[in-house]
Amino acid sequence: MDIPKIQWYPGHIAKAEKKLSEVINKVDLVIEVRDARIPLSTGHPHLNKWINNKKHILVINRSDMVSPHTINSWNKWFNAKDQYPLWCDAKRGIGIKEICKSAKDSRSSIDDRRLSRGMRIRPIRALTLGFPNVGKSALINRIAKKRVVDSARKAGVTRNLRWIKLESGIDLLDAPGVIPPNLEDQKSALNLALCDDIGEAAYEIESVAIEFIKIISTLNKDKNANISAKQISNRYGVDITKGFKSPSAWINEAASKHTSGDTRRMSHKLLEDYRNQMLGKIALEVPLWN
Ligand SMILES: Nc1nc2c(ncn2[C@@H]2O[C@H](COP(=O)(O)OP(=O)(O)OP(=O)(O)O)[C@@H](O)[C@H]2O)c(=O)[nH]1
Ligand SMILES: [Mg+2]
Repeated sequence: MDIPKIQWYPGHIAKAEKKLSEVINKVDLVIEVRDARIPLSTGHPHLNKWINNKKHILVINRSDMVSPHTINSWNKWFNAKDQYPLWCDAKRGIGIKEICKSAKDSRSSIDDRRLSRGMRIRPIRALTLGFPNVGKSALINRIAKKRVVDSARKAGVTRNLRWIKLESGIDLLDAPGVIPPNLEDQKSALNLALCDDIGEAAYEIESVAIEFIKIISTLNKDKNANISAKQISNRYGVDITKGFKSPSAWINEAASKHTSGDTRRMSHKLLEDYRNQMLGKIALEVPLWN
């Protein structure tokens, strides 16, 4: 990958992480939220530092954005590593019951542990933790069954820590997305950019769009990526499988057809189309067995 370095660590996230490290010891349960299109890139490299002996539920959100086949393959991959993700679509409220059940199950074992230590039972404290824009706040609203926190289409919507008390005896903490201060893995950083999980200021849009075309060409044959080259070619009237010399030549040709030759606007359009699912349910990461 030969593009300008992708880097994003806004001040509000740095501040929030500091506050989070002050309250993390009071948390009993971490509900980790990832993005179904990139379940590995949205796994925080320092996650264990946050979990540290707490109960942990792995939630993979945006299940509507990948194919059921992809979800099945990921489940096999995670299960082989003794991990059991719960998939959900927090936008439409699918898969929420299972997450609530898992949180309640954790609650009873946390209660038992407190009682066995002679401590009083109190509401358990759960933190939703994950990268920006993966849908943490949307999930909280679904669990709470009403709109209690802001959730919107932009990385960095939640700016402060906020506790939500649920009648079921669980206090939920909504927090801004956390992200490593230095995005060392630039392949993951590119995936975060493509999925809109980091701010636009972090990257140069044209080079990211070119990388997107490269990824599509590479993943095209993998069933789990669920790419329809025909759908993409038809949408823009430019064949994405053959007949273009390079990814930038494809963008140039698409730009001449759709954005009066403006390649920057075309790059933006392409990425927005991907994010709005106009190109199908494409997964940018697929399980690799080795
Ligand atoms: N298609 C789809 N969209 C979702 C899903 N979950 C959330 N969204 C949308 O994604 C956008 C971001 O959701 P938020 O809940 O604000 O994400 P967040 O993780 O709290 O983001 P930050 O507060 O910025 O860290 C919103 O427009 C949601 O409606 C989902 O499962 N599927
Ligand atoms: Mg939020």
